[in-house]
Amino acid sequence: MPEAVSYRIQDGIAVATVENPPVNALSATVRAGLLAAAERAAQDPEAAGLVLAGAGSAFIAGADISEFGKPPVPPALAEVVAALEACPKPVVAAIQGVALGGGLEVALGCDARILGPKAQLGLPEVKLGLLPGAGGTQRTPRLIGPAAALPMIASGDKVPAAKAVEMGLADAVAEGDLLRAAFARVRELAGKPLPARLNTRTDRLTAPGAREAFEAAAQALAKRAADEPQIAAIIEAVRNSFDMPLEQGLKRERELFVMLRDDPRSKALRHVFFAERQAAHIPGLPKETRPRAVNQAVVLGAGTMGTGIAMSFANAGIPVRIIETDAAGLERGRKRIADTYATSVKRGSLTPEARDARLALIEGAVGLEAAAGADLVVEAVFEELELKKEIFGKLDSIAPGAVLASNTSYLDINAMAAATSRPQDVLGMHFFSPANVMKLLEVVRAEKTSPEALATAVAVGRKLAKVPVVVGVCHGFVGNRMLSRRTQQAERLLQEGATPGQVDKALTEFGFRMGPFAMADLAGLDIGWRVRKATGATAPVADALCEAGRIGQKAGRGYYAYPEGARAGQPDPEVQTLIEGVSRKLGITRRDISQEEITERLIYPMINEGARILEEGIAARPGDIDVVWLYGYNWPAWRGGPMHHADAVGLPRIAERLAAYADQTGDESLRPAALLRQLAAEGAGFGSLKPRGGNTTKAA
Ligand code: 3H9
Repeated sequence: MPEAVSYRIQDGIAVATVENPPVNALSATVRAGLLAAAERAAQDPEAAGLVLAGAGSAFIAGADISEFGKPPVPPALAEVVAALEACPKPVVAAIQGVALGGGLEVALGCDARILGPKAQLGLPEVKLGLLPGAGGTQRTPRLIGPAAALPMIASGDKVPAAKAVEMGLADAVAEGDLLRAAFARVRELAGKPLPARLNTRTDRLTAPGAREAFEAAAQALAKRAADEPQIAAIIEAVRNSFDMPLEQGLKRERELFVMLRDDPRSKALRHVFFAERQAAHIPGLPKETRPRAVNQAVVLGAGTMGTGIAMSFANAGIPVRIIETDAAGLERGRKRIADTYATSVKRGSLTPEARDARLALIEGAVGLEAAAGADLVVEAVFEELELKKEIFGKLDSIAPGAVLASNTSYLDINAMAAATSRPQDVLGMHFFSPANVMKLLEVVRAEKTSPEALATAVAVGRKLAKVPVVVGVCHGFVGNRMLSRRTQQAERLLQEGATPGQVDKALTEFGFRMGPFAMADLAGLDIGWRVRKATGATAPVADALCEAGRIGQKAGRGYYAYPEGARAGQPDPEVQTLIEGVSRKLGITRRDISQEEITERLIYPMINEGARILEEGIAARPGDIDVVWLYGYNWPAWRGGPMHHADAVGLPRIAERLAAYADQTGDESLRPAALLRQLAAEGAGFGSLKPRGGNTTKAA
């Protein structure tokens, strides 16, 4: 193992290089190495100054997030920054890639920050439910002014090189060799009194209007501050830079950091960070697997899903051909795409030039024969297995060599694969509506899917800026299979005595943007009705609403009333009468149901289904299930996903409540799954499970 921080003298200047792949996170050995380098350079007669550099593509990506929650190992990062700031010789950061979080805080301890053209600077701690904990909230305002520092820290966004210089966050973008430019800066500074460092500078704090500008920036964050504890803490800490000497401001920053770090909301957000990245590590994928190139995509079906998927390809710069069965269908699809892009242009999120470039990548065609020449085909036609089998059978020879994917939400991919002569090329690519917006992609690995086809779908998904999660074949895969448990309970809660408003409120207070019934009204109740009629399933309340023509917002009425096109539904006495009628017919005596019961009966059955999904190996890890819910169904990130939430609540409680609800309602689907019972009995959590399906390989 090479040293995490190497030290050398070059041209009379000390160079300390951080080398801690993959992203040079500030693990304990890196902190120790940086501290040693600062102390050594200070004493080293051969060194006129010190340059800090990062090996590889990152300068320093920040603290090692996996160390949070473990006992701290000295030296603390604050100590490292203080040592750099105390160095009697000039210290310059040479930043070629990302300097994030603690990485930027290290650079703020230097006399200058010289950037490569690809450098990106930022304090993304907020996204992990934290605030910068090694001086970022105190030194950034002293460098660029509190009114500029606050939005930068509160957004957590990365600042590109040129902009960083413009803001005064960095000194210059190097023309030519970065190290040479950093050396030149050391020489400029060496041999004369050093300019004031951030620990003594107060000019930005005392500038006229600084306080007023800061308070205006704080006011703009008032709403977020009420909802997110880290925003309130960031405002407090940056405000302290006016009112406290550096030492005291740092001390308070540290207290706030520790408080947030130990808050379950930050733990959940850190779990999300790793779960999202873990999902790219795919079990059973041989190391040498390489994805195929996808230079031409084909999407079958120009409906809502098909056009959304096609736009995803075009947005990523991949040429895509949409195929319909007739010209009229194609025209409707074209219009849908044009309208979607027009809205983005109107909103200012897309330039007319970018829209034209995207439109130029989308072509339309009639007839399956037009799939010839595709590298990847995504089928998004009606949810009818026989139709899909027929299409896959034809695609087999029309598009030889193409990966053949179905966007089905429920149907059996193995059956589609069996309709071809090359089942190894067949899999599912399940997008979520609206497909051009939602980040989740369930990549469904069928029985015979080859590693290469799987890797291709995952690689394409990443190019489309999606978060691909590999899942197995079953009815509804991971997301919809769990959702159906929630839908079932929501219907039963109405029959037993709850109102749509109470059910929706339970979920919005839990953190979802919408409850199941507001959601159903938005999506339309008729689709589910049609599916139920086809499969012989029933949902008495939903069926009765549909029979009464209450099919959702598009009809002006569903679970709620929408007078004159109102977007927010209002409770409707007619619905109440209808629900009470259903309860009577089913012989159910209605009762008052507490919000706690409603929440538990919506959430715990999903967790239970998640446990069954893990037992069956449909998902490799609980974190994969969490990612599905975060990016496919807007699960509140600060609750970390259903399986993380289960661990936070404690599995014994969940198992006990599920058993009690099963007894109370006679609904055996609520009985806790074997895996849930086992982990609860062991006092363990889902987080303790090892990934299923063999060794993992990170997708390219
Ligand atoms: C902080 O600094 C607190 C301080 O203020 C105070 C302290 C007292 N730690 O994303 P990628 C892993 S908080 C540990 O796929 P990319 C990641 O899990 C921190 N591990 O690559 C993955 O592992 P694997 C503030 C980390 O090129 C691998 O590196 N900093 C960390 O798409 C590659 O990651 C942040 O929040 C980390 N800090 O993007 C920055 N970062 O290979 C967080 C990454 O096993 N990181 N890993 O799957 C990022 O934003 C992106 O990872 C980055 C690279 C832009 C750096």
